[in-house]
Amino acid sequence: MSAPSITTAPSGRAVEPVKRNRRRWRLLIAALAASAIAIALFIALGSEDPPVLENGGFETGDLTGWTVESFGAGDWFVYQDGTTPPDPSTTDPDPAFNVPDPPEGQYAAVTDMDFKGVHFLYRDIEVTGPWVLHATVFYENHGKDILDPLNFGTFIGEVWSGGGYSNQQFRIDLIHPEAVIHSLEADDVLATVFWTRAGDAPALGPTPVTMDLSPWEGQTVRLRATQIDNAGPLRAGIDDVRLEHRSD
Ligand SMILES: [Ca+2]
Repeated sequence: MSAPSITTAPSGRAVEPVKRNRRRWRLLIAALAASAIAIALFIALGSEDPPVLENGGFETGDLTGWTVESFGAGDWFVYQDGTTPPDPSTTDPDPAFNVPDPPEGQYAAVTDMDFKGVHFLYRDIEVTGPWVLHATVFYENHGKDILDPLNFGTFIGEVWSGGGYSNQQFRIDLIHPEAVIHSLEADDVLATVFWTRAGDAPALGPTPVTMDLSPWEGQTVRLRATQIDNAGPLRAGIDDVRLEHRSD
């Protein structure tokens, strides 16, 4: 009985093309898998840019895109020069209007007054993705110390009363779009972006603030900036309101 013969490929010439083809297939599959992962990440992290908030930086030179409701004296204005009152007929000369120049571009919004009042500046934001709200804020308080009672005075129809105690505050909230504009009810206030608290410094230079809006994705929220004063001028400013991608 003869021993079985073993046939070998001549010097590997018949085997190597098969190995090369397998290597190519593996490389192609790996490349396709990497592309699929990259596309999935792109979709998951957000493939679209956040919508532009019309006139979020007040660069039209007016309050286009925003709504103002004011009670008592004073109002929200757009200004260009931090030492020129935007409405000379609505400013307390002592102390004179003196706020930072617009922190972004040529214009920003600011409150000015010649007596006590409460001033709401607001707009609705449709949260179409996992956006982060950005704004730049500042204030100059020349009245009594910053105080932060959880109310904006009393409202009876169009008649406002600042109450019998000092109420000097600037706060920015996200509220339910259907809420009455002066509401501070827990069910109406979704989040607070910025709030001057008792004991805070009498002035704050331009400071960026942010709020992650992703908890309200698919909903519309109302951004409300409120300044109230009944014990001396408190000039509050806001600028550069826009949506950004979340960084994570
Ligand atoms: Ca601006």
